[in-house]
Amino acid sequence: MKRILITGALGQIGSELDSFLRKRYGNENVISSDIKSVTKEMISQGGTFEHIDCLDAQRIYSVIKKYKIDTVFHLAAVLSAIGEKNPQLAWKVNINGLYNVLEIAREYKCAVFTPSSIAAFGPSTPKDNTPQETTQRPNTIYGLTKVTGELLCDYYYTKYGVDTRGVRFPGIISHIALPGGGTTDYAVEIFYEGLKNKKYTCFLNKDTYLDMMYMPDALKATVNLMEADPSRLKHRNAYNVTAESFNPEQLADEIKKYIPDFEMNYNVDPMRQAIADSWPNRLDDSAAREEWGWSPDYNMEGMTKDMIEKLKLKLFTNVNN
Ligand code: AKB
Repeated sequence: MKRILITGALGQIGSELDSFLRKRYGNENVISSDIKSVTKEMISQGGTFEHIDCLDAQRIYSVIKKYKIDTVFHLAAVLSAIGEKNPQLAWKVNINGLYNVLEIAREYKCAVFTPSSIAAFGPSTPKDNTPQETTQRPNTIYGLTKVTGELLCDYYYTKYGVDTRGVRFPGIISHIALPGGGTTDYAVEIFYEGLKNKKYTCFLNKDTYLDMMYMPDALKATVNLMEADPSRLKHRNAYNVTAESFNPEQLADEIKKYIPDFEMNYNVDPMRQAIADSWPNRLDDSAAREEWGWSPDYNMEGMTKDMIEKLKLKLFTNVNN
């Protein structure tokens, strides 16, 4: 991994993966791209930014060629809730975008990281300790694109030798960029609203368990997998990974330890509730642990403490803004 391209670099994960990779591999070796326009922060941090719509294969091709890219972190995607509102867009971006990246990676011999998701599972999948290999019959368009993406990445590996790798991410919790239209977004919104207004109205039922992960663990999983010894990887696309599994009521109780008068209310959104109900409660991530040493650093308690500390600084003192 010497010359890196990130697509979707202005999204929730991309915004932090960008600086993480630049610190690790050198500023000059990481090229960030997004369909949105570059932020002032990125320019001030000295990063290189290129405008890329992943549906424009020619554009991806010319950036990969220009910077002699050898590894692509392909994060550009439409998430679950937006996907259900616009299934055609989700299919186009998530599948055609990935196909473009894989085709160029085939020609240029690039390694490709593609995140899959807990959404790659569906209502007929075992909900607890969801195995690495099990039934995958999702009923959301986002989930369909994730299963297709996993299979497509496997195909490019076995047929063409493209070094494809991926993880099935749970909901990602972070304090820098907001998530963009997912079902797990409540677990980020609750911190902002809790600190600003001491109350939050949750769009999921209080007993909806979902896998979650704090951003530092998500960055660690991404990079550790890409740096892993390829001879140990049996489940390249994609590994179950998890760090925490909780429901909204448990998270609210944890937040009350820091904001005692925090009030949690519920106004369930049937569409997002149906999506969440079709996903597992908790994944079994033993394949990731065995094959590349996956081990998270944050549980719900540790994540909540750090989120509250970091967000207080961001929201009330302008640090980290
Ligand atoms: C979403 O909620 O759509 C994402 C995901 C779990 O993939 N955060």
